[in-house]
Amino acid sequence: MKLVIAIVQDQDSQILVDEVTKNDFRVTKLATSGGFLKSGNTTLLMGVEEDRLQELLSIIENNCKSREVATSLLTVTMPGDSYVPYPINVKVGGATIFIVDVEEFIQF
Ligand code: 2BA
Repeated sequence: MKLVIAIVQDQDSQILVDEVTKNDFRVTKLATSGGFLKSGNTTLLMGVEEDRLQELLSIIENNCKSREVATSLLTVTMPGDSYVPYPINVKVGGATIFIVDVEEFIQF
């Protein structure tokens, strides 16, 4: 068994959870936030048998869009100066996925 940990954008999370459950996978949804943008995202935990892993990854890929997000970096022009916001666009991925081996799966 594998544990798929998928970090996705909030806008995609509900549709993705619906698709995943409709296809008879199990999923747990966590409200998380990214360290860089410091805004909310969603982390999904999905335990899956290896023979259905690719099917699950295809569902994630088909339901998560990559988007450009405007943010600002705080820069200092001279030592002692105050911080000046510097606007930048970052491309936030459709999904960031970690796949780990599950040593044991127990349900009481
Ligand atoms: P955030 O940390 O809020 O990052 C949002 C987006 O900002 C990233 O999109 C990336 O395009 C950009 N970014 C992140 N760190 C950066 C940096 N030091 N300099 C310039 N740009 C930077 P994604 O790479 O698609 O990541 C989306 C979210 O997935 C991240 O939100 C974070 O919550 C998670 N994530 C991505 N890689 C991860 C990793 N290696 N470990 C843990 N979480 C990760």
